[in-house]
Amino acid sequence: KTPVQAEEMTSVVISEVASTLVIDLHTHLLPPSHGMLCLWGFDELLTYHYLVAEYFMTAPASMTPESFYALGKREQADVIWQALFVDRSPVSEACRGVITTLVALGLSNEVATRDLEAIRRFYASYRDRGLEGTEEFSERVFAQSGVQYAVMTNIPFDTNEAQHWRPERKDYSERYRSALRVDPLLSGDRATIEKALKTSGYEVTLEGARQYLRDWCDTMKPEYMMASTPHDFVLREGSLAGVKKTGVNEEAMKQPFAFVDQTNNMADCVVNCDGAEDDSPTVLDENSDFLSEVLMKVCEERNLPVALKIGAHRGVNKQLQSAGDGVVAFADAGVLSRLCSRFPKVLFLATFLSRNNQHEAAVLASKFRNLHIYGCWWFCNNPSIIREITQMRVEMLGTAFTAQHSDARVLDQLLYKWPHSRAMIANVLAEEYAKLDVSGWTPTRGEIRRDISRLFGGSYEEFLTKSLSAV
Ligand code: RAT
Ligand code: ZN
Repeated sequence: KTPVQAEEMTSVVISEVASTLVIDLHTHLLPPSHGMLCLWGFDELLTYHYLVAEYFMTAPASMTPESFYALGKREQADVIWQALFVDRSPVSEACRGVITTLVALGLSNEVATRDLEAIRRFYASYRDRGLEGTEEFSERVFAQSGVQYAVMTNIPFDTNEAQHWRPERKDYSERYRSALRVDPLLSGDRATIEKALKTSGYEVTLEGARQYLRDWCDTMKPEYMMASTPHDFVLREGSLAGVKKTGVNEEAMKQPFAFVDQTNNMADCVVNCDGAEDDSPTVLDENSDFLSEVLMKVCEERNLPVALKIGAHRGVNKQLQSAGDGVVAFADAGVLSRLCSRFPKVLFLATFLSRNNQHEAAVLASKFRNLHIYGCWWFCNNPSIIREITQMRVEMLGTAFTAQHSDARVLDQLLYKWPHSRAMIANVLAEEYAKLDVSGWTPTRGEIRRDISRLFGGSYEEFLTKSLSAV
């Protein structure tokens, strides 16, 4: 209960941030029971797409993306090690992350002597023990990185992944929680949706798509639905039932349609449907509005939030495959604002990829009670930018946001992404508490602990329990 002395503030904040258990609210990690889809180990660390992109900046002309991707994982890892860790110092954030990870695993000698084979032997001591070894490694990483649980990215449209859920849902540790990834519904990728519906035996209709989503919710029990918006994503004006009926085929209009209450969208309906009952087409066509009529409806029915990642420009350099994605200079944050007001019963979690959008995003979070901002994503997940974004957010939002998520694809990455972020966030908080102290309010250690726990997952959990009717 004693207020923290000014001279102890920095060390108290650093130690509290270091010991707080975090919730990692967006990762691409999958549990050991998902077999090959659970990525971990040295070769996976080195072939992380951030490092592949960095490698190609200085790769010899003879190494084309095709020839690189034709190599086995281990060979890819070897060329990246040589280029980024031997031929030059690993000073970039992604390179330094590999070093932090290896040292956290007790491999500082092996790192000092650049002994790749010894590093690989260390990993083999887990891998050779099959599922049990992988589970042990997973538990070690979670415990050591202070991550209470990580939210996965589960993609029903991906048959490789779907087989781990159906016909039988595999059991996995409580360290992993699910999020249902639905990008095709946001991008209006009708071909993928139709294929998924047909191959799983659903009617190829909007109601079929809703049922498909409901059934996957029952299977995966997600914390939220999520999608990354395409770079040219626009929320169609009046993208609700009324407007899109123009051009709808007459036969289709006669089909029965399961009407779902959309009173919160009445403004659009009044303008566009003259209060008529929703008689949306049952067949899918180019006017099908999967966002409003499928995703939002099921989110409302199931009280499920939607997490959006906004501003990625996929395939800027297609040859580089997953390492070739970029960022839009400015995403249209107005889309998020329109979503929040058009669907007030739906909770939105959002993060932007462009540094340029961060200020506007914080303003929006303070305008909409159904919006929660989280993390410093991908090209913003660098210490200098984490520092700047976190400081701005604390100044504007207090503790009503989530400071970070890891976006880890390789299990071991939790061992660097979290300590690197914790260090920057602790610096910011120590400064903010020092300013508060100067202004005349000295927090106790307990108050500091409470605030930190909010920023590292508590605010997220509070947001999830928000009653939609109160929004
Ligand atoms: O950060 C990343 O790893 C990106 O490749 C994306 O996958 C991004 O995180 C996303 O979820 O879309
Ligand atoms: Zn991601």
